[in-house]
Amino acid sequence: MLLPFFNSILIVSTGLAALSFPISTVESTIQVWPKPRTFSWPQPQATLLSPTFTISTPNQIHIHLSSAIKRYLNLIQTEHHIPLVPPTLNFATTTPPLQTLMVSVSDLTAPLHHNVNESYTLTIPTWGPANLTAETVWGAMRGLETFSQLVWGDPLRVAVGLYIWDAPLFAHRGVLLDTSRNYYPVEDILRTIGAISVNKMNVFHWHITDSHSFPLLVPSEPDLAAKGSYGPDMLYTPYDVNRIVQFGLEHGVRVVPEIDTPAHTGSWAEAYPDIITCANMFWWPAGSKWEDRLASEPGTGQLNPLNPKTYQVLKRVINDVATLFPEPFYHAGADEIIPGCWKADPAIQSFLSSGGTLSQLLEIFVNSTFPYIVSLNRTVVYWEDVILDANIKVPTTALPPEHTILQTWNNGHNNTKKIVSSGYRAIVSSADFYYLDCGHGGFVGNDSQYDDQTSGSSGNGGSWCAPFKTWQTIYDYDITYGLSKEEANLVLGGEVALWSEQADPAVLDARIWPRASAMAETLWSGNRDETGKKRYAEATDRLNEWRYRMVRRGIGAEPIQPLWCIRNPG
Ligand code: CP6
Repeated sequence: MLLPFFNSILIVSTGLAALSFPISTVESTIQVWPKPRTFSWPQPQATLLSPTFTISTPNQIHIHLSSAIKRYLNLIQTEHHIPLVPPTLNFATTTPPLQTLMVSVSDLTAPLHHNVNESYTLTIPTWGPANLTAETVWGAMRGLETFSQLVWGDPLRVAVGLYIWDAPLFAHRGVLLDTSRNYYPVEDILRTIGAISVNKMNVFHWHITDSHSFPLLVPSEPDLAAKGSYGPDMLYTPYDVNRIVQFGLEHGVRVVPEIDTPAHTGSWAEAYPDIITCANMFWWPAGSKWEDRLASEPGTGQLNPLNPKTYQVLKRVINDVATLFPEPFYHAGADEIIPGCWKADPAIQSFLSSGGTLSQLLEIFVNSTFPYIVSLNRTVVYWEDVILDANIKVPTTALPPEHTILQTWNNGHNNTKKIVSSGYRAIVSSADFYYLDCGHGGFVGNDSQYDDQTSGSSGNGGSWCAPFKTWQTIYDYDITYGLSKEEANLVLGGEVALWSEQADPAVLDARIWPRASAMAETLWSGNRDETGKKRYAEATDRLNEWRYRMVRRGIGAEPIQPLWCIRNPG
């Protein structure tokens, strides 16, 4: 912690001496998470933030920019984060308090879409107004967040004499939340979106429905939620969805809906038993045997591709979802199709016995739904299983890469490679690194009543994806490892996932944060310092500060260290 101090002294005395020091020693005092891509702060200094500090913009009113400015002004004035480690910098008593942050945006029209420009520059001089410039409103929001993290203390102080240019390495940085296994009230979802935003992530992947419950009130198919949700107070109305989507816009976070099909649809059978296969059967992965439903796990349930009514219902769902969610990505699922579930249906049995295959069944399903989703101007996201599953998959000719994105979750780098080398864009959510629910036990053993009752990653004794993924495991993962440059360009980014068999609002914040922050930094500015070394030690201290800031902002992030480490540094 002493180096930056000495360094700044040297810069003052001889300008050239600074060049002989690696930049990282200067950087070690900047407490911003995720770390900006580039910045210079030759003489780490701070001054007071004026009690009448304002944020102003010469731009005409933009509804989301104005609300972000208001939000950040309020946050800055009320937060008063007290650093655990007092910053080693000069507190300049001679420089005047900072009075103004000017925000200017050159293109107010850019919508919040994939690949929108999120870059910004932030200049905080030692004298005069600070300046934030961005091409888009969304970049300005990232810059406002950075500015807020450069303010601390009581009375408020602000870092001065610095210049930042910042932009993300990856365009798609998200958190998946499963609201089917357990229900989350709207307020919990909004708090999560707010936390996604302050970590400079930009996607809330909402895994809305699954076999356990169907909590989305679809206006043209209201029975799905009326019968398939956990109850009338445990569903999302169009009003709720609109609040969530609007909150996302205000925070620069896209809300990508997932209606998982054709598997993971057992809950649809409450309203439409005739379009679902195997709804009242229970799958036991341990012995791959089928029995009647027993314990707390529903039958997986799969949409029957041979029943025309399947598509009548599903197309109304797709159409309504496209209306409720303006987001151009539509996630259609297609993961984990279980052969035995389709084979349980008599019509499918005769299709198979007259020479049809399970893969052809999936192809029928995809051909009857994919073009419809594309016709609504959507890019379709599927789980990788749709082309990589060992038993049931479609030929890649069924899914043109310009309309298809594949999300990987198995086999780490290998499947990412398979996806991009087939010409598809990839979203990485490798279970071995990015699944936040792993390692929470479950029951290991042969007690047939209980051994898979939680299913999913945490079920089956947690053996699917145990152990627990630490923030270091997540921080360490390089999503484009082993890819050529062209292949790496097809990796859009990543998502951490909270499957909710063993999570609900009581544990939500602590199970996501600050581990998701680790991915947020890796995808924003990487996990290495200028010399190419992984920056664990520096990141640990900075993440620790950031975790306390999140807690102060109402996010129940879990601790990564005891306070003792602060009293006994080094
Ligand atoms: N639910 C759905 C799940 C999982 C998936 N899809 C899952 C499977 C295995 C693990 C973790 C999660 N619970 N709909 C797979 C994408 Cl290890």
